Amino acid sequence: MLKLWFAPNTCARVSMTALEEIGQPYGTGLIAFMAGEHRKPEFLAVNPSGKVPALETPQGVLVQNGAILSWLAEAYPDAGLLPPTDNPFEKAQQRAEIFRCSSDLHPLVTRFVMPQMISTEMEDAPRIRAKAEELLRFQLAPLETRLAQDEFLLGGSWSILDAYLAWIWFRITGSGFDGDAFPALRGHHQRATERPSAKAALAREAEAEKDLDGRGLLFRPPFDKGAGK
Ligand SMILES: N[C@@H](CCC(=O)N[C@@H](CS)C(=O)NCC(=O)O)C(=O)O
Repeated sequence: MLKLWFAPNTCARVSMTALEEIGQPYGTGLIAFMAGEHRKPEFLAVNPSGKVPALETPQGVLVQNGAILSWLAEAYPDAGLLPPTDNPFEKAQQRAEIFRCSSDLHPLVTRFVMPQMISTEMEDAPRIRAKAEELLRFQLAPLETRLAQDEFLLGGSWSILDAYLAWIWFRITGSGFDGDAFPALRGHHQRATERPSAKAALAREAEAEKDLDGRGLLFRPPFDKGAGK
């Protein structure tokens, strides 16, 4: 059985949504960041980088959302995580969209939501956030144009990339990003979140949050504004 290491509200939500979409039972391992569990030997033995998501598979551990999603899409083709294709160029185009989320957008999300990961001086936070916001607006603009025409990121049909973009939107709007200039992205977030796999992942996260809260270990980023809009 697959086992996903995760923490609520993190990018592990995307891999969890993929697992929900596949629909087979899977195990989970909850990491309490507030207890520093991501730096403890037990978890570093799973992922020496100390990050979620990490997916334990019968062949070994896979880390990095992009690798996990690509593998799941190929290993479980019936789940429709990505549009089916044997064309190497089309596959590369799909990977480019995954890398856009994981390599271009996610680092900006981190700067915007948790500027303390860049500088521990709180007075630096507004400058870090302002620059991240400027770059996010630039990077999201072409996606807004696309989503004004198409329902989903890869066109008319849902793919796991929609869950990725929805997580990014949730994270930044939940941290005060003003989404008014991006109505198509806002609508997309709503559509993506209505998907049963997304709801199931959110329900699992809610249980995990309750567990962490009960232990006084619920993490809230410093600029948290509540749920994404
Ligand atoms: N490139 C990685 C990024 C993973 C990542 O940064 N995960 C965050 C949660 S969203 C994390 O575990 N951060 C803890 C840390 O960096 O110490 C991926 O796409 O999986």
